Amino acid sequence: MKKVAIIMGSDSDLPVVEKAFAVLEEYGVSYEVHVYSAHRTPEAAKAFSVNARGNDFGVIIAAAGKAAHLAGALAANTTLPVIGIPVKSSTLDGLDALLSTVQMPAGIPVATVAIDGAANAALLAVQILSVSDASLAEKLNKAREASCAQVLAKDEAVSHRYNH
Ligand code: RP5
Repeated sequence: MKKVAIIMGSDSDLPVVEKAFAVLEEYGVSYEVHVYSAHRTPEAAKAFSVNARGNDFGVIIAAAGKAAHLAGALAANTTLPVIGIPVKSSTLDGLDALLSTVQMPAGIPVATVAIDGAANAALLAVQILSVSDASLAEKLNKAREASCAQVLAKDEAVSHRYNH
C-alpha cells in the first residue's frame, strides 16, 4: 500500500496535525511526517514534492497557518493528490489560512478540509488509497456503519427521554 506524507509548515502545527496520525494508525496506513515551509524552506518543500511519487507516497497532506501556501506549493510540483489543512495559528482565526489554501488556480487542485480538520484530512487520504485497496474500503464501510449505529442509539436515547 502507498504511504501518506504529512507535511506541516512549523512544528507549532503539531497539536492540530497529530489528530491525523491517530486516524491513519487506526486504518493501518503508513505515514511519514516532515516540517517543510513554503516560505522558510522552499527548496526542501519542492524536493520532497518532486520526489514523492517515486518515493512510494500516494497522497500528501499539507498543514499550514497564516499565509498558508504550503499545500499549493507542494501541489505545484506533483500530480499526487494533495489535501490541505488550514491551521488556526493567527489572530485571524484560520480564515487567512483557509483562503490561502482553498483558492487554488485551475489546473493545480488542493482538496481543502475545514480549519484544523486534520482527522478528516487523514480520512480523505484513506478514502483515496481505498480506491485500489479492497481491505481499506471494507474498513471504511465498517466504520461508517458503526458511526451510523452510534448516532441512531443517541436518537433512541433522546427520543425516549423527550418524546411522549
Ligand atoms: C505557518 O506559520 C506555519 O504553518 C504555522 O502555522 C505558522 C506559525 O509558524 P511558527 O512561527 O510558529 O513557526 O507557516
